[in-house]
Amino acid sequence: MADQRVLITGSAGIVGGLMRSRLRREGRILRLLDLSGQPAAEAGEAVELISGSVTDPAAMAEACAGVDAVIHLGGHSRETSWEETLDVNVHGTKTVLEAARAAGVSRVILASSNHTVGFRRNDEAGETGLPADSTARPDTFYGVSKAAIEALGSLYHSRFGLDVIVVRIGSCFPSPVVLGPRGLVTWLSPDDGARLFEACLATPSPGYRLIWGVSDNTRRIYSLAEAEALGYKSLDNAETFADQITAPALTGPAAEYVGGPFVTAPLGEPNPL
Ligand code: NAI
Ligand code: 15L
Repeated sequence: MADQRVLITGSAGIVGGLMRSRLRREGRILRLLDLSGQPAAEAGEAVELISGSVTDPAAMAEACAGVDAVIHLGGHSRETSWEETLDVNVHGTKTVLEAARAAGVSRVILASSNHTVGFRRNDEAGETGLPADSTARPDTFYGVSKAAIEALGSLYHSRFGLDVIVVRIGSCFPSPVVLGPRGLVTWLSPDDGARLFEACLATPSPGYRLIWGVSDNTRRIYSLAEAEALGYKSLDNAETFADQITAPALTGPAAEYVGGPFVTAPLGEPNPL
């Protein structure tokens, strides 16, 4: 059987770096695309390294050739100017979807964010957590761009039959400690992230799906049901790090809304959140 080839855009970023080692499999080649600056292949590592922009149709056509699935992570991962956000996140995602469609790639997994629904209140979550298909209430231009890519994924499924799974990621970092108390709610552990992407790659004929990307945290407020329906099983819980978190709890709107500190950050201004 031919090797499975998976294209990961934005592979030099935080999530891409965490997934590069975790999504290695016998019989799988990872094609890794970022603007530049990716670590060289390790001995025996089945990777193809590409430099290019997700906004460049020619680069994306080349990147999608011979690919079975795309995990699209590339773009701005926090707030920046409207123009940049529109170009890289929205136009870039349209370019990725179009290249995938034209190349006959059957499945695209899109990295969305909790900031699509950043202005939903935490207390909307209820017993089982905020549903993964809660309608958009973005907290930033960044959140608006993620709402737009969710819609683009839906369009490419409905028009062209692509399987598109949109993952509204909470906070995927090596540990929740850097995130402060909010991380105990939002953390997606790297190992759970890999389990989630594996489920997205393996599930038969998903069609268009919206799921949350989160670990089974004690303080979780996002529903796991939609991801579990694809075969995901979280084995991690941020609570095991609670003793190491000394930063003070959030207060005011940042404590009341899903988007945390993003809900009060200046619109369109790059910031370190
Ligand atoms: P990151 O900022 O660490 O990585 C993003 C990568 O995309 C960078 O390596 C960057 O060089 C690349 N990139 C930027 N513009 C590009 C372009 N025009 N063409 C190709 N590559 C480009 O972000 P991170 O944390 O790894 O997030 C990955 C994805 O997951 C992003 O789409 C982000 O919005 C989403 N996400 C991440 C969360 C997290 O907690 N890490 C939470 C929610 C969503
Ligand atoms: C995101 O969407 C960002 O990409 C990530 O850097 C974190 O800020 C995360 O949300 C979060 O809410 O913690």
